[in-house]
Amino acid sequence: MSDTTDLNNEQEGGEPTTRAGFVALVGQPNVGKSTLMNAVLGIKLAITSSKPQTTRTRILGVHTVSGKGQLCFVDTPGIHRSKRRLNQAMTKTALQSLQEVDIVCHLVDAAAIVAQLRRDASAYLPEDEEYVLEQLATVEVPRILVINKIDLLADKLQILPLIEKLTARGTYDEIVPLSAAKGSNIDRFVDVLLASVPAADPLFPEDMITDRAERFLAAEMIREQIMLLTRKEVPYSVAVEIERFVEVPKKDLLEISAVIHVERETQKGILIGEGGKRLKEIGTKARRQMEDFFGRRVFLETFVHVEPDWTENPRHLHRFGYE
Ligand SMILES: Nc1nc2c(ncn2[C@@H]2O[C@H](COP(=O)(O)OP(=O)(O)OP(=O)(O)O)[C@@H](O)[C@H]2O)c(=O)[nH]1
Ligand SMILES: [Mg+2]
Repeated sequence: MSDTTDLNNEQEGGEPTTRAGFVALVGQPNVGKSTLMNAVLGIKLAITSSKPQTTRTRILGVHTVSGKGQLCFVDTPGIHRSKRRLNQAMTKTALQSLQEVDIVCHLVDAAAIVAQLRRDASAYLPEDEEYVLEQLATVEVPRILVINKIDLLADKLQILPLIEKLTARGTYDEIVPLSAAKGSNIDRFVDVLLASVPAADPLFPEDMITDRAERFLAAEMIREQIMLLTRKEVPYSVAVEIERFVEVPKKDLLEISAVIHVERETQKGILIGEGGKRLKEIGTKARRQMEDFFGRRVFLETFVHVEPDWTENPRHLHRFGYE
């Protein structure tokens, strides 16, 4: 790890000349929070998918801008209401983050809200968006409205009624339209954040990207492939546990064994697929991701295990890191 003093550029006896702080990315599921964090970091740290509720826990992503400061992003699960214990734990995690940061970025999906307003201009915001706004009302730190997915709008002016609706319900210190997927306006987003976080020395070493262990990241890469390659309730009934994560330096190899927990026998069958085809595809694609990320060859073994109703069981939720 490098010495952080490079950035500790204090004026004589005065305030630090750099800025640093924690920035929460919050919003409904599927609005692009994880995609945005990855876009800023320039690395695929958090998993993403077109299915809602992809992120289940808080993920720290550290972005250091040499000489200027450090933004410590907290990617959070989508805020939503649910009767399921796993989902309630996810939303609780997101809401807790609101109280632990220096800035809150409220992300919305421009295309989804514009489509809804087009159907009925007098319409309220989607119910889940209302819920997010209610929660944001409790926040005392600066709030930034991030209007994501603007690449999906035929005409950028379409965001005006959306801004009107949202600012009528909440107050924001800044509004930043952008496209996380296309990478547009990300620089302005970073500048706005750097101007809004407190004057402070870096909170983490300059070369640090996350506080998450490699084991966690490996488990997430497997879960991402399951999100992408299975349907219906299967992706929502899966937890991945890394049982073995061993470096074999002589061979420049990582040996990883993972257990994929599902809730029912039928889900196990779906996950494995005919002749083991689906599980093989999940394993191959996850292994490639791991090799890219860890910069080493990976030997990956996967096993599927049925843990009945684990999504409702506090002991298992805790064991898998969700409660
Ligand atoms: N067209 C377009 N798609 C985007 C953009 N940003 C994100 N997406 C897509 O939106 C989907 C959801 O992205 P995620 O980053 O997983 O969303 P999230 O808010 O983290 O979702 P949860 O973790 O489920 O709460 C993915 O299919 C992304 O590729 C964007 O700027 N434009
Ligand atoms: Mg996410």
